[in-house]
Amino acid sequence: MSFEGMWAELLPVGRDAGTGGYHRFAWTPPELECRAWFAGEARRRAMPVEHDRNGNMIAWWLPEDGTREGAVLTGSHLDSVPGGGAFDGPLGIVSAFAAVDLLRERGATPRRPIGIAAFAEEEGARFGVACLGSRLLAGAIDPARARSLTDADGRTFAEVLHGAGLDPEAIGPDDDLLGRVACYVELHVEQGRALAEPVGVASSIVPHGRWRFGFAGEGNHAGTTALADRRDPMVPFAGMVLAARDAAERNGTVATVGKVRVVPGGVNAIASSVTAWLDARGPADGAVRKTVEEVGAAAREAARPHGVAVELAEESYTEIVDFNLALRDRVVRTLGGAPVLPTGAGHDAGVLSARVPTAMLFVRNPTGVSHAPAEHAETADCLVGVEALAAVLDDLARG
Ligand code: HGY
Ligand code: MN
Ligand code: MN
Ligand code: MN
Repeated sequence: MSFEGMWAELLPVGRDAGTGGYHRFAWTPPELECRAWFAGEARRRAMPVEHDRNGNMIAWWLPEDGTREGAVLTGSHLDSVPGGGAFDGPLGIVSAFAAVDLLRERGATPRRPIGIAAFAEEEGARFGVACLGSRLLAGAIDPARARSLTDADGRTFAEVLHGAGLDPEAIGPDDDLLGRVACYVELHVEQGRALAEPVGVASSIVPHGRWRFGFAGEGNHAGTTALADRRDPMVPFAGMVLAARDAAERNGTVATVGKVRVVPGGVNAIASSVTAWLDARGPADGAVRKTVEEVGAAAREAARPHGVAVELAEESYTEIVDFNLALRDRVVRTLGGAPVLPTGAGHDAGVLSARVPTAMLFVRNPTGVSHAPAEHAETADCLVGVEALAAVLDDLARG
């Protein structure tokens, strides 16, 4: 099936007809439908699918001699942020299947296995930790902590894995699988507007992380509680949001508060608690750390007069990722030259780069918008991306 055909099949899955945004959270019906689509595309190509212990899937194009060592892995993720765009994740997977088709049409016979991966919970939209599937695979998160992560309904990752037919006690680093992988190349829609050409190559991922702020106050009646008697957690929460913007400007970073949970959430009830998440990223570890420290200090300062307690916990942090220079240069040469650019977005490639040589290809996004319905890539540019990925996979899988 052509790139356009696959894209048309996947496009409606998990899409909100009103906003055009996607809601494909790990192991919820829309994402399970995407997983079924993935298995169907693999079956259509007689590519056996490996389900690893961490909820990731890999469709394999094995060489005629059946070897499974020295694999060239590509792929991305199927899950989305709430209200996300169509391309972030799926573009890398659809392009990978289309690239395999191209190579087969041209009679390529790879001497190394080519795997197409769909990593679980890359956005962390359900369980709160980004790249959960690839972090577990790479040994970048404590399995016990992962098991206890909960979703908005209080279901644990362990329960959801069990419901998906996986053994929660088996999750964790998979050195056998990684030992079979020689390199990983992920194609992804550009999340920004730096690309003037259809395809670019990533140089690095900036340091980035997410922190959870808890504000504990006292629930009470909105109408009968005097201001002096209140311990309203919403007030220091508001201070924290403003402090995040100020700290980012001061430190040359970016800081975002995009998710907040208010309990009980009644119009006429003073909140008893507020939980808010800070996403902070920037050109250097120090600047990101300083941003978070300053926001933490400001939150505590704002909470004190209101008798509100503040808790701050780091949920995930990824230091700067400099992609493997030799692999990056080889990819640029294979493409006959391509712009090289950093990214402010995190990726499974960033996590895996700690374990195997990793590279990323970006496909131009004319809107520059991502994590929102306006995220876009022109079909013509996507097809250039497929050709580029096919050339890179062909080169790397030649042995
Ligand atoms: O959050 C990120 O940067 C990525 O898109 N998951
Ligand atoms: Mn994303
Ligand atoms: Mn992504
Ligand atoms: Mn009442």
